[in-house]
Amino acid sequence: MNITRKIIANHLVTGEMIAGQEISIRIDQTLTQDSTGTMAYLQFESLGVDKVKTYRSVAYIDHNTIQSGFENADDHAYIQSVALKHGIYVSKPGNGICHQINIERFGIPGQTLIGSDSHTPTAGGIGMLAIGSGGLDVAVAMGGGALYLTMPKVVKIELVGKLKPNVTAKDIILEVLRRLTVKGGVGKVMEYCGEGVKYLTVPERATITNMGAELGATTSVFPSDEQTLAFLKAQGREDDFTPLSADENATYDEEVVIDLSELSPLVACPHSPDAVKKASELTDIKVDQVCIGSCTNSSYRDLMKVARILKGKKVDPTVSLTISPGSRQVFAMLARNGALADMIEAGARILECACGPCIGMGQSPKNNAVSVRTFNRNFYARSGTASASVYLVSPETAAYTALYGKIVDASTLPCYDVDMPERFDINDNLILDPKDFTDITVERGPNIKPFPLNTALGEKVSGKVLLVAEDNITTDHIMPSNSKLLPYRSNIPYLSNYCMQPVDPEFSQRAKDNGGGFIVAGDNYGQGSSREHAALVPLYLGIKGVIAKSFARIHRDNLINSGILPLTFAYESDYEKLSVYDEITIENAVEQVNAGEIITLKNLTKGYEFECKLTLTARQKTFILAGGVLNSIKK
Ligand code: MIC
Ligand code: SF4
Repeated sequence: MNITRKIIANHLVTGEMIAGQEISIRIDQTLTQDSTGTMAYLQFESLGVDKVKTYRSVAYIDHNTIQSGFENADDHAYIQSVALKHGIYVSKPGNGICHQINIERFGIPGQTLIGSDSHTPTAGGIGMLAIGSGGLDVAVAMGGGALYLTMPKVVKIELVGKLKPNVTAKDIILEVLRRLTVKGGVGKVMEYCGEGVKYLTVPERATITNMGAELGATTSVFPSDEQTLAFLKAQGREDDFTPLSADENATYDEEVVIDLSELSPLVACPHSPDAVKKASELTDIKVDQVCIGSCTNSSYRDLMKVARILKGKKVDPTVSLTISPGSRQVFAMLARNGALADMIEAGARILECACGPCIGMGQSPKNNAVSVRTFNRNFYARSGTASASVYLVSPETAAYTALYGKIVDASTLPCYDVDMPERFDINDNLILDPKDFTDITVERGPNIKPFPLNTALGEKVSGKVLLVAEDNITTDHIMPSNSKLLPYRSNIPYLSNYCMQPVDPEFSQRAKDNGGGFIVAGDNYGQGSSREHAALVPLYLGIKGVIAKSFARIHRDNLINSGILPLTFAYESDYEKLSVYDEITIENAVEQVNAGEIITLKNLTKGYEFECKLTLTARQKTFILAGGVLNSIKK
C-alpha cells in the first residue's frame, strides 16, 4: 500500500477504498481559523454537542487581525469563548498562522486532520492526512461524525536528484503546478517519494503540501522519516513520532517524476498559480512591492535565508518590502539571534505573525503595482488592488528581488546555507488549554448574525440566469475577502452586497431584484478557499443552482451542504447558449433528483431543453432534497 491508503485504511468508517467511490473516515484532529471559524462554531453550536469528540481540536485566530472596529475583536472573543467551552484549544492572535503552528505544535504523523481552511493539507508535510473542508464538515467532525469524501486516486510524485543552490521547495511545487495546472489534482492525493525527499526538511515539505491546494488536490502527503523525527525532536515532541512510508511494491494510480537538479527558480505569473515561468525569463519586470510570509513560506529557515540575503544591504528605494513571520516561535527566534535586526536595517517593514497581506488584510499595493510575494495565491483582486499584478516566488527570489527592484534569477546569486535548529524555542503561552477554563459564557457581539438556512427542494425550481462567468472562477471572485470585508465574515446579509464584485459589480443587486436564480460558469468553478461564505452568500441571495462545466471539490461540497444544486452541463456546447436573464425551470425537481444523474432544464426564454448532470451520493441527495445538511439533520 502507499501512505495515503495506509492512513485511510486505519481510519475507514464506511465504504470501500476504490477510487471514485464514497468513503467516510474517522477524524483525529480538527482546525478552524477565525475567518471561517465563526460560521463553523455557530453551526457546531446548532448541533448541540457538549464537548468535542476528537483527539484534539484547535481554534486559531490568525486571519482577521486588523482591528479597525469592534467586529474582528468581537469575533475573536466569540471564538475563544465558544471553543474553550466545548473542549477546544485556542491559539490566540499573535501566535501565528494556523498551518505553521499546527506543524510546530500539534501535527502527528499518521493521524487525520480536517480544517476549515483550504491549506489544511500543509500538515501532509509532517505525514498527516490533512484535508480542507467547509466549516460545517469540521463542525460535524468535532461532534464525532466521520468525514465523507470521494476515495481519491493516488499520484506518486517521485523526486529524484538534488536541488541547485537557491532553487527551493517552492520551485518544486511551482513545477508541479506548471505541469498539472490548477485543476490537475481534483480527486487525487499527491504522494511524494524518492531520493529527493530525504533532503527536504519538514517545513520545506510543508511548502509543497501547502500549495497542493492550488492543484485542486484532495491533499498531499510526505513520508514520516528521519527528517520528521528530527523536526519533532527539535519541537520537544519526539513522542508524537511514528514512522510512515509506502511499501516497497506500493502501487499508484498515476506517476510523475521530477528531476530536482533540472529545476531553476520559478515564478507564478498573474493571475493564476499555474501560470508558471522561469525567473530568468522575467528579469525585466520592475517591482513595487515584495511581501514575504504566509503559510507557504514563513518558517524559521525560510526567514533566516531572507535575513542572510538582506544583511548589510539596502532594499531598493522604489520597493516596499514586508515580512510576516509564520509563527511567534519563528518571530522570537529571529529576534533573539539578531536576524530581525538585519531585516529591519535593510529596510523591511515587519508585520505581525499572521496571514496579513496574503488575504488582503493590509498592504494592498498601489494601482497597477507589480507585487512579488512568497504566498500561494495570486488570484485576480485578492491583494485588495484589482489593477495590481501579483507574482509568486520563493523567499530567496523575493529577498533578492527586493534588493534589486526587479525580478531576479536567484540561482545566479550567492546561496546561504541555514541549518535547522536542534531545538526550537518552545513557548506555548498563547495557546489556551480548555482544561484550564471552567464556567465559560459564550460572548456574542452584535455583528454576529445567524447563518441562512435553505428550504426543502421544491417541485419546480425556477429563476433567471444572473451571471454567465468564465473558467476558473475562484472563491475570491464569488465572495471577495479583504480588510474591509473580512470583519463581516459572521454577517452574511452585509457580505451579500459584495458577492461576485470582481466579476460583475451589478450581480448582487440583480440577484436581489430578481429574487435569486442561477449562476452559469465554465470549468473549475469555486477553486481556492474553503470559505462557506461562497455558498452561504449565494444562498442568502436566492441562488438555487450553479450550472458549470466543472467544480472545485471543497466548493461543490459547500454548495451541497447548503442545498444549492451543483449542475454540470451534459453537453458543454450548451454553455454558449445561455445568457443573463434567460428564464430557467426544472420541472418535477424532486422526482428528477431522486431518479438519478440527469436533470432536464428548460430555457423558457429561448424555448429549448438541455440536460445537466447531478452526480450525488445517497447521502448528498438527502442534503439537496432537505435544503442542506442542517435541515437534513433536523429532519
Ligand atoms: C485563503 O487563503 O484563501 C483563506 C483566506 O485562508 C481561505 C479561508 C477563508 O476564506 O477564510 C482558505 O484558504 O480556505
Ligand atoms: Fe492565511 Fe494566506 Fe495561508 Fe490562507 S493562504 S491560511 S490567508 S496565509
